[in-house]
Amino acid sequence: MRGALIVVEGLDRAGKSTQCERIERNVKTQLGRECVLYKFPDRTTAIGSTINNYLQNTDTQLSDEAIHLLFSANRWERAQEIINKLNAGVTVVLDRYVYSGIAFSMVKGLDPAWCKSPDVGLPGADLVLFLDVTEDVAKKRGGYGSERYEKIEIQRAVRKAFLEDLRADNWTIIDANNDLDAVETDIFAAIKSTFNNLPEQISVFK
Ligand code: Z5A
Ligand code: MG
Repeated sequence: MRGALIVVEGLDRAGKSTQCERIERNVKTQLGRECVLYKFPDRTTAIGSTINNYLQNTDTQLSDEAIHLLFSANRWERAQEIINKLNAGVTVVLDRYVYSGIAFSMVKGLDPAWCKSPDVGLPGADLVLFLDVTEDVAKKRGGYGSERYEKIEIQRAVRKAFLEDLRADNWTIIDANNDLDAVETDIFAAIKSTFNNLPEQISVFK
């Protein structure tokens, strides 16, 4: 049986990175399957270092189109590796993926179809977990940082893009306002059901 491609999306402070680690652990220990975790942007590559510079230095000049294509290229850098893992039976967990890429550029006013096109052909998710958190709860988890998109108006617009424009049949919305263990339990239920209905073929993002 191939591995599953599980994507975790959500706003700043939703708990994505924390839950990705729990997913990796639970898939290994409770389901007895190999599992690896990738985070996008992957700031460790040459492209990722340009992205990191863009996010951390708000005076970095790059057109919206150029940074959009770099985020996508950063995913393509890992695409073949991800496919190989899935085929080898390894489950792959992604901390942000194409949906973040599209949502953040859409809210800047770029054409949604154009935003989607560079990601078309990437390995497709078997399950997208959207960790939904209210503004009040996110605020209590520590103030927004100083990176480029960490502003309430942007986060609000991005949430709308995720839920109204990008949400699809392979999505499960998770109430991420609950405590860590409750969120973990809800996520694990969705993952078990994904494994029970896993198609033979890896899908392709369209
Ligand atoms: N971006 C883009 O524009 N285009 C793209 O293609 C991609 C990304 C892929 C970098 O993201 C930025 O890049 C991002 C989108 C853009 N800009 N924004 N916003 P990132 O992934 O590096 O950063 P982030 O995900 O936004 O922030 P984060 O702080 O890493 O959030 P998180 O991973 O969701 O949260 P966390 O680290 O797991 O938890 C945060 C804190 O809350 C921590 O102290 C936890 O212990 C606590 N926490 C988490 N869950 C709970 C619960 N349930 N209860 C209580 N406390 C909790
Ligand atoms: Mg994170």
